[in-house]
Amino acid sequence: MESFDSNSEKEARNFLEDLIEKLQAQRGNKFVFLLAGRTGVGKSSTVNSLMGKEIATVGDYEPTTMDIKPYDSDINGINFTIVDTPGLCDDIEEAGNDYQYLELMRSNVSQVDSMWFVSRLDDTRVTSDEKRGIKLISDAFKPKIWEHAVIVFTFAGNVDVSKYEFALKKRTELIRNEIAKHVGIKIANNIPSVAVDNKSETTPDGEKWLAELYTQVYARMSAKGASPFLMATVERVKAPEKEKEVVKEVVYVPTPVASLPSEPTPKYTPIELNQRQAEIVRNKTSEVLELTVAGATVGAAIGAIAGPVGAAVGGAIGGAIGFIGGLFARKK
Ligand SMILES: Nc1nc2c(ncn2[C@@H]2O[C@H](COP(=O)(O)OP(=O)(O)OP(=O)(O)O)[C@@H](O)[C@H]2O)c(=O)[nH]1
Ligand SMILES: [Mg+2]
Repeated sequence: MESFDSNSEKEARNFLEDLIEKLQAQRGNKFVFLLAGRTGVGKSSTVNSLMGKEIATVGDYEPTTMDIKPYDSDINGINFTIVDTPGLCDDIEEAGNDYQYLELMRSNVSQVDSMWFVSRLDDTRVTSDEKRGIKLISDAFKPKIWEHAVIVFTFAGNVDVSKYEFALKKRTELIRNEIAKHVGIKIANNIPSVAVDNKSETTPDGEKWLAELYTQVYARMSAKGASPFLMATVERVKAPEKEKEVVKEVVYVPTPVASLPSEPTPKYTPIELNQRQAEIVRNKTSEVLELTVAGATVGAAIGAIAGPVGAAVGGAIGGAIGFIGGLFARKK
């Protein structure tokens, strides 16, 4: 075990005490996801993949009514709500009544910390029902909602590897342009897109998509929702060791040929961040919790004592302390 001068260790302890207090203050807060996208594109599957828990039922398509469906759930004592929006992006009979849907959204959704616009990567254009959904979201909420948005492209595995990069770029551009019509190009062009495939651990380029989805969702999350989200998920998140280049082994998990449409999402999939992703997560965490570390020595001291301190605290807060401490130990 490394030893530190008493000053660095004292600073590290102060840092961690401050962190415990801040996380305790956040523990009672909940976070809210708003899911938008056509029926059957994989909204429920993706949210289940990210949270490592079956929250929303998969595969019950064909909405016949326009509705707002909040699903309350909790992980590690942290409460959160997933708001599903059947009919928002679907051409169904009563869909003509946009005003009703707007009212439904305004009166039922008071907080959105992360918004997902979900679309299939193997679709080629932005459909008229998606355009309507984008308009309704923009009308119901302030443009700010798009600042917490992520475009999620599902069914990435359906796209041939040779067309994958182009498809992702092109589809992102088309959806951003549609959003830009309502909130301007500046907000629209900042919305990140992530390709996922809920039936595979990797996208056609061989990357593990779950860590990227996690990183982008967290980076875009409202300041209020970010810490509860971190505490709810931290058990499954792993940051790479300091400065070490992680040699990634791509484990290909074959999809069973005759898989049932409602096959449950694999649970407790670890979220393994690479160096770039860990840095984004660290910066976001520093920003929302207003954390600063004076120098590498203090950082190293934090890294050394965060684990034992976190273990002593326990629960969601303890887990977050261990994880955040590790992120700061990595700081150059
Ligand atoms: N191959 C593949 N199948 C997927 C993917 N995501 C979801 N599915 C399947 O597509 C079907 C619909 O998925 P859901 O997650 O229920 O989609 P949804 O958008 O929540 O659908 P609704 O709630 O009915 O609007 C299910 O059979 C899923 O198993 C994906 O990325 N790739
Ligand atoms: Mg669903």
